[in-house]
Amino acid sequence: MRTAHRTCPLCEAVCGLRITLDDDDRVVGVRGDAADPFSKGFICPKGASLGRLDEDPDRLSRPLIREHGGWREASWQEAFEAVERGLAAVPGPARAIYLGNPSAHTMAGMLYGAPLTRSLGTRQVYSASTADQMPKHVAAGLMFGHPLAIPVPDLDRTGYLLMLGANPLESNGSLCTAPDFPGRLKALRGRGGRLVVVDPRRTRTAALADEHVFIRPGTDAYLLMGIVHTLFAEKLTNVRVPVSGLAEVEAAVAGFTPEACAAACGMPAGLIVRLARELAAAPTAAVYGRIGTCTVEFGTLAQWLVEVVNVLTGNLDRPGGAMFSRPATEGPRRRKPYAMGRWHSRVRNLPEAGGELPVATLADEIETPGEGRIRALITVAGNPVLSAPNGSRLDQALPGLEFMVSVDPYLNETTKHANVILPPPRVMDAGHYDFALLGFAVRDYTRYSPPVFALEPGRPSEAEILARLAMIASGQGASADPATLDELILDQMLRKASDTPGSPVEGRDPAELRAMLTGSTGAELRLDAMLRLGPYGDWGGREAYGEHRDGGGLSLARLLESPHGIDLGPLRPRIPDILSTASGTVELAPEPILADVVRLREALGRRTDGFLLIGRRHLRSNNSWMHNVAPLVGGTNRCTLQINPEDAAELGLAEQAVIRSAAGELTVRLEPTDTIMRGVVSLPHGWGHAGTTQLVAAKNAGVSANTLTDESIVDPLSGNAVFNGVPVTLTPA
Ligand SMILES: Nc1nc2c(c(=O)[nH]1)N[C@H]1C(S)=C(S)[C@@H](COP(=O)(O)OP(=O)(O)OC[C@H]3O[C@@H](n4cnc5c(=O)[nH]c(N)nc54)[C@H](O)[C@@H]3O)O[C@H]1N2
Ligand SMILES: Nc1nc2c(c(=O)[nH]1)N[C@H]1C(S)=C(S)[C@@H](COP(=O)(O)OP(=O)(O)OC[C@H]3O[C@@H](n4cnc5c(=O)[nH]c(N)nc54)[C@H](O)[C@@H]3O)O[C@H]1N2
Ligand code: SF4
Ligand SMILES: [Mo]
Repeated sequence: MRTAHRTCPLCEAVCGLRITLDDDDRVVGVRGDAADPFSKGFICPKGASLGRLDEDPDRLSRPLIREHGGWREASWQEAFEAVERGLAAVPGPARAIYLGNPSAHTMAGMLYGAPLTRSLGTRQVYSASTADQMPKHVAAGLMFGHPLAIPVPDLDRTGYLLMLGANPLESNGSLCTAPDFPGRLKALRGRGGRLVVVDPRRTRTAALADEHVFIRPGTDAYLLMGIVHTLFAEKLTNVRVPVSGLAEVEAAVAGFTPEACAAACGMPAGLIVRLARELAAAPTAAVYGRIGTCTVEFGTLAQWLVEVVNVLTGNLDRPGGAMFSRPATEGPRRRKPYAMGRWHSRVRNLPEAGGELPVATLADEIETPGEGRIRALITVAGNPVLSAPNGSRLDQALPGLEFMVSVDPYLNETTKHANVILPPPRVMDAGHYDFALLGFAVRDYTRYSPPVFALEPGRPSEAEILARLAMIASGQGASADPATLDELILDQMLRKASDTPGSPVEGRDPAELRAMLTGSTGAELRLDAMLRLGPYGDWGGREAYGEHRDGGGLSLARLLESPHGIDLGPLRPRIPDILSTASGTVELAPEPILADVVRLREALGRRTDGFLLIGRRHLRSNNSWMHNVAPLVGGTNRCTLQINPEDAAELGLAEQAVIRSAAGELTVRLEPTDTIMRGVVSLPHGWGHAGTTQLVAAKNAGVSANTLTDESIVDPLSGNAVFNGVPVTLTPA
């Protein structure tokens, strides 16, 4: 028997795991790592089943090539050569890439996704971000100058938390990295703080709160506008950070009275006024909005308003309010103003954001003839057939490609369309570092997990797979050595650091710095460089930031000596250093946002008849891809349509119903529950398993919510998909 420690990669909570292995290296137990200073032993059922996930017999272990209507296993070299031929036939601008959600969790995705994307020579770049949090990046870019400058609620110190459209008791938190989110919410209440949850469903999180408020789907921007209106009207504002545009915000809220907003939200006006007063009066408070406020028609406006309220109540960037993490691998912030909409999509003229185009237009770009039509596609860790709006249309469009390659452990609803599938090794075969998630942590923290197992000889890591794809795409061929790519990237990184005035290694010889790096893979070497250059790095970060912290002097070696992770302390104020806006202040009234307020005002009196569809998540599920692990499926983790019993009775619905939207229709199993407000129905996404080799998932196939969601409607500023507030009708089946 031996024990291994590593971070769970399955959601954003970054829990430390303690894994027990027998003499044959089989996982016999997975527990929470009590010695991890951040997660302190917390674990959920998904983390506990990591061994089962890795041992899933339906995971692919060798590359697959589709030929003559069937699949055959191939050697790695043969598979890479097939990719080389497939990509060579399609010019750069007609190639596309889609990066799915797990690529934000793997080192491979975070370190090699960008080089791979660049090497394709295309603007056809897509990811799950435009089905998720792009509105947050756009709001952060416009207000704070950087798309990653997203504040998180200071969960452990706040006195008042207003939570909109998030259900961390099921999701374990998102863009707010907080292992044991449930425990942290209980502690908030335990110390006399107040938790208010706004959600069209009385979720498990809402049940734990002091107060739960029902809201009509898609209307959080109105609730927040009503709060901002009240803060100005009652002179409750208390701005403590340098801002510009305050007067413009006050002008913009004209007409968004609590009465008008409350009518849009389906709540009493007095409630909006009270929430505003409570936020202003609380010793410290934070507003936190997540997926239910992002994947809606007014997604970017809602994220903007969340931060406007945090600023107006004096809570941005102060302990107990909404704060910025300082991750150990943070590079120097560029001082160039944030730009978006620098180019537009070919067919629908939708704006670029963060170098990406909206996944809501991927099918258009594949189907619509003309120069620049997508003819080849790479997918990495994604399942857009189930996760993209109107994914069913994508299912029809993908066969029209000339070539498709997928990097994925499973043959699934999306990868079944590929010509070549390249499976990454098991989770525990890979090193793990949370480059993305630690940038949104409620405490500064760092932890590296080296691989638990050595790779089988000849089997490439996912990092190597992506590096080789990048080299193929840039014309270096299927046999190019990925180590040359790593050396090129390291050289660029060290050169830039050496050339940057004020950097801890300013003026030092990049070759000498390179010789100091340690690591057994290119990914580890790059991590070492980022840690040592970073704000707590052993190349002088501490001095550069003029502060002493436990855990300074970071390097890969230091992390390897600390298998439970290192606590870097509570969040600290970061304004002005975090800001990279042109004005050097928090820009409260960016022009594109003010322009979009016009749209919000125009829709103020609009009412739709019929039902509005929203989504939901389940603790034992994970988007579309953990339905093949038997212990996690079944029970309450089912694909049912939640409906208020009074609505069901009024419509004469019994076990099943037909649900229709502008995009499509489904027959669904009903789950009447008074936890959902009247006029709203909820269906989880990621179901509708079909045509794959995942035998467990096939038994509980369910239906895909994204047959109903409408790709023709997006949040116009970010291009983000709209999954919540989709108009639907219901009839008996
Ligand atoms: N167990 C599990 N964990 C996960 C995932 C998973 O699939 N399963 N997915 C991961 C991913 S990719 C993400 S992005 C995060 C998301 O993490 P969360 O943001 O916490 O997501 P949900 O649990 O879906 O909670 C969203 C809530 O918003 C509510 N809602 C819907 N529409 C509206 C609206 O218009 N207004 C308001 N105020 N509320 C609304 C829904 O009822 C739901 O309760 O979770 C991650 N963690
Ligand atoms: N209706 C509706 N639709 C939604 C949402 C919603 O709330 N409602 N939520 C949206 C959100 S927030 C998100 S993030 C997207 C997710 O959208 P996607 O990322 O497209 O979908 P996932 O289901 O997360 O698919 C993940 C894929 O990665 C594979 N995978 C798992 N681990 C690894 C790995 O280590 N390496 C590689 N290469 N592959 C791996 C899995 O097998 C699976 O195929 O869905 C969005 N779609
Ligand atoms: S909460 Fe998330 S990170 Fe923690 S064990 Fe569960 S899936 Fe893993
Ligand atoms: Mo997500």
